[in-house]
Amino acid sequence: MKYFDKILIANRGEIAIRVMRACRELGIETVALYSDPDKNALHVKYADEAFLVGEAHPKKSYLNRERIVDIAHKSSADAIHPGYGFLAENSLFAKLCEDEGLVFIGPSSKTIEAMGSKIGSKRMMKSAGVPVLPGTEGGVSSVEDAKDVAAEVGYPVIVKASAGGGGIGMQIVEDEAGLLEAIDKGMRIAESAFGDATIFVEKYLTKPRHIEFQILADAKGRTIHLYDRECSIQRRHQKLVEEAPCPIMTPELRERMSESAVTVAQTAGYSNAGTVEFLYADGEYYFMEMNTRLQVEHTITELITGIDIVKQQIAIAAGEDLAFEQDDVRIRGHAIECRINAEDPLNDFASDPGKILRYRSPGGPGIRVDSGIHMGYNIPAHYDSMISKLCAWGMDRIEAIQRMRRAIYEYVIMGVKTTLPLHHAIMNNSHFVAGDTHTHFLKEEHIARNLRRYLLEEETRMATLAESLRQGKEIAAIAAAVNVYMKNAGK
Ligand code: MV4
Repeated sequence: MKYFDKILIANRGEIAIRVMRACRELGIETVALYSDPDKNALHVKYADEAFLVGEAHPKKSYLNRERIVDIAHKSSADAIHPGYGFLAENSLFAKLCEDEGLVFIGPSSKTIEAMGSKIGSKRMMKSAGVPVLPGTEGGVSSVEDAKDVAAEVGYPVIVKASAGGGGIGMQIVEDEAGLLEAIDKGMRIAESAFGDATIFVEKYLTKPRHIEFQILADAKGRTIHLYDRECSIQRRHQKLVEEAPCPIMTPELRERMSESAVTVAQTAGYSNAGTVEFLYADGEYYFMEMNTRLQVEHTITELITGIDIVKQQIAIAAGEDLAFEQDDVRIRGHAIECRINAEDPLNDFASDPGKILRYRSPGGPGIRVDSGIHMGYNIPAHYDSMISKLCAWGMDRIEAIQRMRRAIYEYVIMGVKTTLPLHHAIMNNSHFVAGDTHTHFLKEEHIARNLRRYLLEEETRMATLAESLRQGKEIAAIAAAVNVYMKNAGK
């Protein structure tokens, strides 16, 4: 089954390649876009055709809606896959595609728009019987109203922007004295970041887990879930480690949460792949938001279910019914994803773009690497710093962790600083191994201390590597790098 003749991929890097891989397997031709600095990127080589979309700045290239639609027409593409980020949750782009007779591989522009409002979606899901955090009904209309609500739900509370994302404008308020200022500030930030000053207030959970459900829904509205992921380990709202399934999930909790997740999708009139995000604390869960896109971490759901989510997206967008039922979807084993970013963990995670001087990616049982980089590749400074997704699958969680540790030992990336040593530290942290994670995990003392040691070790590893390379000993260099990690593992 082919579904479409040609798909334009409106993205770059690993996710563009991921989508093209599905197209290639299905016999669908691919059209790549590239900005000036991406001229020689792997996603451009991978595609059947490629078009320059514009200058480096995203507004001039990967966010240029009209230009992208022009290229789709010019290349006779039938459909556009937006990947994640850029235009993936831009309802105006989805609408433009709909109007121009191009299939947008994702939900309808109306659904994207409706889920873009935190207040609107929260209200909608509350009336559908999905648990939400107590707080203001809709936006804050006056400080008096907010004070009453905060007193009722109890401090701490959190101020959030309705149009928000990525924690922008979010503020934690400890007592009534701080409320007025937080509301003022929240509204100012929301207005300048989103052009919409609407904010709301709700009960703040101090150490929640972030648990999400992968959803698939066809055009007829048949909706199934592909189980849960835990994405608690993050910094500055950028996820770093995700796993599937959630390590603390029980059959009873999964029953309740998956039912809520399917209700959310159906209430939203959802079609295609999406994710329903919840916060979880003390046995209770609360709907937070629905992501109307393919997510970075879809890979680990693919590893535990065996379902190719991108192929499903393409089939659904072509109007196909879901080919399987909820009962056909089973979890097998456990999967973990580590996001490898070109960042310097010793310098507050400042991004570290530049040229990859040496590169060797891991392999062997249970390992999947999705990346858009290679030796000699020059990571541009203009885009996201994520350069690779290292995923490990095992029969159970401990085997997945063991394989991830082993794959980290094998991974050689030289020329730029990366988050690899941070992942090394996390995979060897006793709290992580025990499954004891929450959204403030990386801020805790024990991991910070541990992290510093591993990062210093990484410097030694890199120095050893560089010395061997200077002597022309490529293999010895890689072996030496592996040995440094092996010696220190589990300490
Ligand atoms: C919260 C919360 C605690 N209580 N809401 C962060 C991103 C934004 N989408 C919502 N976020 C949070 N909302 C209440 N009522 C804690 C967070 C939060 C968080 C959530 C998920 C993953 C990582 C996080 C890191 C810090 C704060």
